Amino acid sequence: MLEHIDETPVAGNGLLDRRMFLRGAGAIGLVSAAGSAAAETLMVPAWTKTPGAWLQGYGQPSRFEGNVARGPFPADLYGGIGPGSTRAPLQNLEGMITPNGLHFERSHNGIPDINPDQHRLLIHGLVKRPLTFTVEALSRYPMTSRIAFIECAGNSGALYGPKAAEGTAQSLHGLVSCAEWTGVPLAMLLEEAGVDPAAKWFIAEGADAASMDRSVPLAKGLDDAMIALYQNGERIRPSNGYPMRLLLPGYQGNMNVKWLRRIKLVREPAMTRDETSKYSLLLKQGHVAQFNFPMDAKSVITKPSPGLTMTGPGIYEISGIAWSGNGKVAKVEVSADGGKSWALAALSDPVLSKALTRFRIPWRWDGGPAILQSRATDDSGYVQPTREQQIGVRGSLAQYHCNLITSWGVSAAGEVKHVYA
Ligand SMILES: Nc1nc2c(c(=O)[nH]1)N[C@H]1C(S)=C(S)[C@@H](COP(=O)(O)O)O[C@H]1N2
Ligand SMILES: [Mo]
Repeated sequence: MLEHIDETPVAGNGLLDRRMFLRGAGAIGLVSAAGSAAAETLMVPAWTKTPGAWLQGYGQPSRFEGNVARGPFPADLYGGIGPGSTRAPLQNLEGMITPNGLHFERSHNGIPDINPDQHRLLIHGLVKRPLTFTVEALSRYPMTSRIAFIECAGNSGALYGPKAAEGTAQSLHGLVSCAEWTGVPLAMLLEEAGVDPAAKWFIAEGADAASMDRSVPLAKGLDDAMIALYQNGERIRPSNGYPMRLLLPGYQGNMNVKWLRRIKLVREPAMTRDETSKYSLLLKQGHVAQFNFPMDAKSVITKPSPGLTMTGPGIYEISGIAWSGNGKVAKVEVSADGGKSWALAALSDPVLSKALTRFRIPWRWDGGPAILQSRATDDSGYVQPTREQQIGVRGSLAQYHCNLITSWGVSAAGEVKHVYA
């Protein structure tokens, strides 16, 4: 017996019960809204009448998906080398995993062309036995896998601005991605090196021309840090740290040092450039909040979102991603009336700690203007703030860790735009 679910809205402006789609799309009249009801003669297109293409050593997406790409590309100031970032096309993706070719990339001085046979990882400083590892040596350790998001601390920073920036889910929020990472737990290597009790931090350094380095509390290194060698089943891509990167689940993207070559155990943080002049939060009255490690709970509706046009009144699935650097997403609420009323979204399994979580809720759009919002709560009880709340606490100088609630305005024409509610 199917559970009876009332189709009257559960919150303002047409939000419907999150369990409704479980009954099947036909039961709620979606088939006649989206598909065509008349049974036509089965088409026999050209590709059915001739043999298909030959096989490929490494698969590629359909040629019809050519618009699904990282971007926007920054100005090429140095002729194809040097610093830059591209963002994941969140509005084109589904589920919780970012395909490797679309994982956002942020590099402070380009992508090094590392020969894995010549790469070394050194663990030294306050340890009993300094150790050097080749990629080959590390690959012989027992591996663990976990799904984790990485988010740049600068993601969504445009939402601190005084006017609602024009943009898409990708251009505003695309400095976040999620992959299954496989590698060696850092704790295992630290144990082998023998941690000196005086050590409280470690400095992680990359082998790129930026020599990016960050100080990390040793406790994180002994907890869930990983020397990752694989990304979604294959060797990490050059842009994401080949042949190895530090994975610090839930922490600022910047600390997940790519092209990792050195871990040095120390007593105190090194006060590197990227933890002083950058990646700190400028607050009110000249105060600076340094060492903000976990990325707080956040969510974004990806469907519908700017660039995806609504095709007339009817029932739609609103879908998006939510995440927290402090644990699991406990719930996501969605509003279609600019935050006046909220309805609980369904969370798609699996819901994992420090991973992207997909949420969904049915919505009957009546064809009128609407403001769509999502609000994540994590299992620590932390609730994603409104714009007023976040700017109220941080002031208007803040650049990083922006996790305020995003508003997508839907016009009567079905156009979706970033707005401030
Ligand atoms: N060695 C090194 N590690 C680095 C960077 C870098 O420029 N050099 N960029 C950092 C920043 S700012 C971020 S947000 C993440 C981005 O990871 P991704 O490019 O795999 O998405 O890597 C971090 N690790
Ligand atoms: Mo970053």
